[in-house]
Amino acid sequence: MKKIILLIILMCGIMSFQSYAKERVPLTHGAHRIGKRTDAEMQRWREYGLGQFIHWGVYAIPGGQWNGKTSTYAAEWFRTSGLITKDEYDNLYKQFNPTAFDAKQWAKQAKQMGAKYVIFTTKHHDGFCMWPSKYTDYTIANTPYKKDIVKEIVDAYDAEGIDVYLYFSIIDWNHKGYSSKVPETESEKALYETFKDFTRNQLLELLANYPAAKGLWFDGSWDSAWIKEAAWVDSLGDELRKAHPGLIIGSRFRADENGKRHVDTNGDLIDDYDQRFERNLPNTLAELGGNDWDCVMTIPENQWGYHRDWSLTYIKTPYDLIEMAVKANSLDGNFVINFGPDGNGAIRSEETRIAKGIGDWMAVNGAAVYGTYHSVLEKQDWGYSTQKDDITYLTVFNKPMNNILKVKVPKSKEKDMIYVIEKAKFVSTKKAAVVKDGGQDKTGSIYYNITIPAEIQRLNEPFVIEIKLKQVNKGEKGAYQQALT
Ligand code: H79
Repeated sequence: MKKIILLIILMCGIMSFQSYAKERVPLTHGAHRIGKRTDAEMQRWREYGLGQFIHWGVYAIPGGQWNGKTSTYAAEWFRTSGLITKDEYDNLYKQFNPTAFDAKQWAKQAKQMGAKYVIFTTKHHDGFCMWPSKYTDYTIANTPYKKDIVKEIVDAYDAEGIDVYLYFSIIDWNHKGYSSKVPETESEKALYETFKDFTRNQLLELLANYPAAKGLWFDGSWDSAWIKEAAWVDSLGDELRKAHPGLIIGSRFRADENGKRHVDTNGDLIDDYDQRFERNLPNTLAELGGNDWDCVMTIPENQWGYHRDWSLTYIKTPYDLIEMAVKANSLDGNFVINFGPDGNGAIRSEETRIAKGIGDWMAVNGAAVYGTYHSVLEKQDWGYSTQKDDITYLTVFNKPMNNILKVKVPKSKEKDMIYVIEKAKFVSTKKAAVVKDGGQDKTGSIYYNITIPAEIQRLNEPFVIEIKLKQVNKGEKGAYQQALT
């Protein structure tokens, strides 16, 4: 009998090993690293907390409207809206002369908002290049403006200490070799080869022209033609990294040999950070698989480029965006807010007002965002908590009506030990908080009550409490409480 049981156990073991082994497939073009990058460049990226995205190109000229008609489409997709002919669109660049453009002013505004990095559209799906690319005539060099906009942006943001990332669309509606579908005939294949060469040349050109750039933010890489080129794209990635040591590339650049994007066939993240969070945020750490990630967000609904009519959708407030930023950081991600300057090079007044609102809040409370990550606390209804070293930041978005904030501290993993709040203060007033025992629940979790003083209540805005937790022997709890109240 014993032998049979042993045999069954052994067989189960072999079977589960086999199924485990079956799950992992050898890949040539999957993730080339398991787990996070650990170098200084990526550590710097991880600590940004907040970034700015800029969508700017010739689509800013129509701004979602043409011949008296308004498109509800994303303004940067205007070429495909049906309101303009392709020919009309492809000639817009001849009038692109953004005389109000002042890169230094933009960079100052981004700095005031608290952005630590910027992602700038060097080329969107329409194929128009904001730099004077040698490889096409469809560039800024052939507009009345003439000057290299990418250079102006890189120089101005760099001077403000804001890291620059170059957005680059794989989709290119202007290049004759571009195809979304896998080329079939010999002539289609030959044409697609010209597009591959062109894309490679442009990327190497961007890295050579703007060595200060820290990374590339790819988009439009979901075409079946591009996915099919997994091996070639992988080698291109190697080439780009070799040309620019430390280069940061997200998961939206290449697919593995089975066409899997973002994560490969084995579920491992492709390249340096997860780029799936476009206009959406994760809710739990568990769904992130321990990977770095960013979330890019529009201020209206799905408008990235300039759209003249902002009455069409809800416009997020500074506090909406701050809440998303804190949430992203509480889940180990970066949050990036998009701006769509107009065809003249001006940032619209609504965006300026929103940037100012965010910047004013960040100037006081930024410690809860920069360099922080998920905290030891579990998610609680009042808001989000972040952590840096031994400091935990509680950012309160839902102020309780009775002005007593109930904070649940984690359970200690050590026997007879508990967590107590050793210190607590309001970040905006720098004043110590009154902390009282908040009792226990049925599971033995311990709560603390923090009184929200009148001066914080009056601010009528999200606020941050900085706390320091300490593990003590169960019996010492009373002594800590008295010291705090
Ligand atoms: O650059 C911004 C978008 O233009 C780009 N990514 C961000 C950063 C993006 N391209 N495609 N998508 C996002 C998703 C596809 C949306 C589409 Fe549509 C739905 C394309 C066609 C239908 C939105 C709605 C754009 C046109 C109509």
